[in-house]
Amino acid sequence: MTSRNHQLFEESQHYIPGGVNSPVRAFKSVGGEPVFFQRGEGAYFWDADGKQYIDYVGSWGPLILGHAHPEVVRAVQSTAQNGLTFGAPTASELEIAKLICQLVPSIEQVRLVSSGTEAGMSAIRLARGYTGRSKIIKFEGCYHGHDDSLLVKAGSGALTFGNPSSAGVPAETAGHTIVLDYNDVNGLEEAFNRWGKEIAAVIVEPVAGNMNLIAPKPEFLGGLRNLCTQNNSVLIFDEVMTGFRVGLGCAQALYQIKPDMTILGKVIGGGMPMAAFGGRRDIMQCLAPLGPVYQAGTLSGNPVAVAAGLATLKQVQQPDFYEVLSEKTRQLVEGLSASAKSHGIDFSAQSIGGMFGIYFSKQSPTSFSEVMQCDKDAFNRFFHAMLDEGIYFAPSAFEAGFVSIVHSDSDIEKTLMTSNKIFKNW
Ligand code: KE4
Repeated sequence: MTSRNHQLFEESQHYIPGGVNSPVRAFKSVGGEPVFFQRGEGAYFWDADGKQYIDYVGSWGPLILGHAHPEVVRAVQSTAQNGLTFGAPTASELEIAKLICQLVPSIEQVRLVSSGTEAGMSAIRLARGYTGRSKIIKFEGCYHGHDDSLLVKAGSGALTFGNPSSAGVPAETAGHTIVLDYNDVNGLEEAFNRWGKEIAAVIVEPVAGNMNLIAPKPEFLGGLRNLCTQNNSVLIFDEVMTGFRVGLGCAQALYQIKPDMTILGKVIGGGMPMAAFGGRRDIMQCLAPLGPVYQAGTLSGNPVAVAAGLATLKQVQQPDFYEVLSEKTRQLVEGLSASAKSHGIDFSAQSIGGMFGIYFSKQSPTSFSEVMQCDKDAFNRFFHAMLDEGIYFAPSAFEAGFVSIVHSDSDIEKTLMTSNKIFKNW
């Protein structure tokens, strides 16, 4: 009997490109057909055929409280009853803006938007408007949303300008973007020696999560901060993924680096479409309606998304929230590593707060090139074996994974028992 999942995928491909509304969902990297889901609760969700999975993707990061957390659902329901959107300011936008500024002191002012992409593109435009410069630096393997300036891959050499990594991006646009190697301080210094006073901004994931998880080397973020300061370039931390995921003060508190601007998303929306960009007041004051840099959005800061975000941020401020979350995530990765190694499999894993990376390689990679040397086929085999057992990891060897505060010890134990069974028969 054809599964409901297969039927849905077959028909969806007729009406939606690739049958999905975001490419990474399509399972192209791991092979097979994407799973359609119909319900989520806590650490679990159920597919169109009613099969239950333990979820280690959490909608790519937002669901730090798990699916359908009662407090978040209650906030959404009660807010929606009073109207979904007004296209006008509300008290709740002030409340979440104050909370974000309080929790992330480098953010003196913040503007709410509806996606991480919107936050990234707006931050880049604002940095260019503030500095009057056009060039930006990003790092290969980092993803900041699908704005033209950021869909750029490394040029032929370390110090050439980027080439489009997508059709439809004019070479002239990509040409303003310099793409360097993550964690390569020397490359950074060379770029600034050559282009320093022409660089509007550097945008970086303080912990990279879009080429699997890559931790910053101690000298990398500090080097970035110093070079941006010396050249009056704007340092933008893309904390869409790391924001309130690796700690209450985000990655910037964890590594004690103060960026000039920060972009946030995922967790701050609690599963609803919400993101934000913010930073130094003198920069933010360049934004319309005060200044010459235009940015806008019909549903920016809408009450329902803000309610979900406020309910989520209230929960993450509970005492020991991140200690508990980090310990759960650490147990997962340490258990997976021990299990693989006990069966002689080249495997490593690491976690930072509630996010983790697993790699089929002896050591955890520290750069994009090292990630590319990991055994992708082995990951895909592991992914499908775990999926068959009702355990859902990110459908790509190049994505980070996420644990929620409601993943129980028995969920972690079941995951480790299952992985051990798979590694035993590897
Ligand atoms: P969105 O436009 O997808 O809300 O955010 C873009 C973005 C910006 N910055 C970082 C660090 C991000 O991780 C993202 C989005 N992450 C991807 C996967 N890691 C979302 C999943 C998808 O594209 O469907």
